[in-house]
Amino acid sequence: MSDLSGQFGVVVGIANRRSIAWAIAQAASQAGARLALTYQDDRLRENVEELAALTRDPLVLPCDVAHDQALDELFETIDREFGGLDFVVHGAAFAPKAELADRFVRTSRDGFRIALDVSAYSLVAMARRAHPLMVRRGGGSIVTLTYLGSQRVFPNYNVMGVAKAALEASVRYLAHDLGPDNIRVNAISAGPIRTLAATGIAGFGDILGIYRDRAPLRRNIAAEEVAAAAMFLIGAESRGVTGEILFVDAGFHTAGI
Ligand code: NAD
Ligand code: 0WE
Repeated sequence: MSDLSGQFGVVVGIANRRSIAWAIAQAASQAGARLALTYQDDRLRENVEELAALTRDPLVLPCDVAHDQALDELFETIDREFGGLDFVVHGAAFAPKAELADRFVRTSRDGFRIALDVSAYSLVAMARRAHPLMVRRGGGSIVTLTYLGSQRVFPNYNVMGVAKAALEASVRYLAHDLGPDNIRVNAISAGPIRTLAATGIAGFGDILGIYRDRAPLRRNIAAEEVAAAAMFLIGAESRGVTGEILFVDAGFHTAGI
């Protein structure tokens, strides 16, 4: 496992102990990194504070990624407390519930705007603010989380698929812009995992079963396996990798039939 001692990171997207971002935060903390963990709003503050207490010397800060001012305040605090930044883990995604329960053709203008804003633009907004802090450290690594619904149709994933397509394209454009400053930008495309974001999704159990049946590894994946891939993308072992979408889905995406 990568040694991240002496490194500073920020992790966005922790809701509870099942969050993929929490698995990544735990791995990064165990690898020696010092972390800023953010929570979306007061509803999730206690959850994140309790989890953060399991990491070494955490900063726990609010950040709704839909608000520029909240992002400005987050990065100002990180700058003041850490004096620089080595990595960003972006695990925020949201579409209004109604958009994931009807046909895609019925997507509302507001649903489209919100899904793209929270799930895709927020990566660009974070990368821009992380940039000067990473330059001070001689480079950095930005990792986001995506899903195969960006490239293939999964019924009900709907506007989230469009948002993930925008997110993955943003990874490539950010990698182009920030590469000259030794800042790498990559995404992990995870297979389905039972998290808060999966609860209430009709047929999620069926999706898990279909993945298990068809994936080359004949099983589902765990958040810890996504975290292991994230450690690779954060750490120096991946120093030649940027603009990449790395699948951690037991190989499901390779299957033709
Ligand atoms: P999760 O519900 O634990 O995490 C989603 C996070 O997004 C939550 O912490 C929530 O607070 C945060 N968020 C939503 N709107 C926000 C806002 N306005 N500001 C700040 N934070 C906001 O679920 P998860 O499955 O761990 O999701 C993490 C990421 O992984 C998401 O990008 C998701 O699309 C992606 N992903 C999930 C799966 C899966 O099957 N669970 C598969 C592939 C990719
Ligand atoms: O990215 C996701 C889900 C993200 C998500 C989840 C919710 C549920 C609650 C975004 N917005 C909301 N809004 C809510 O109100 N995944 C990759 C998990 C997921 O969701 C699906 C999937 C998979 C996989 C929806 C339909 C089909 C498959």
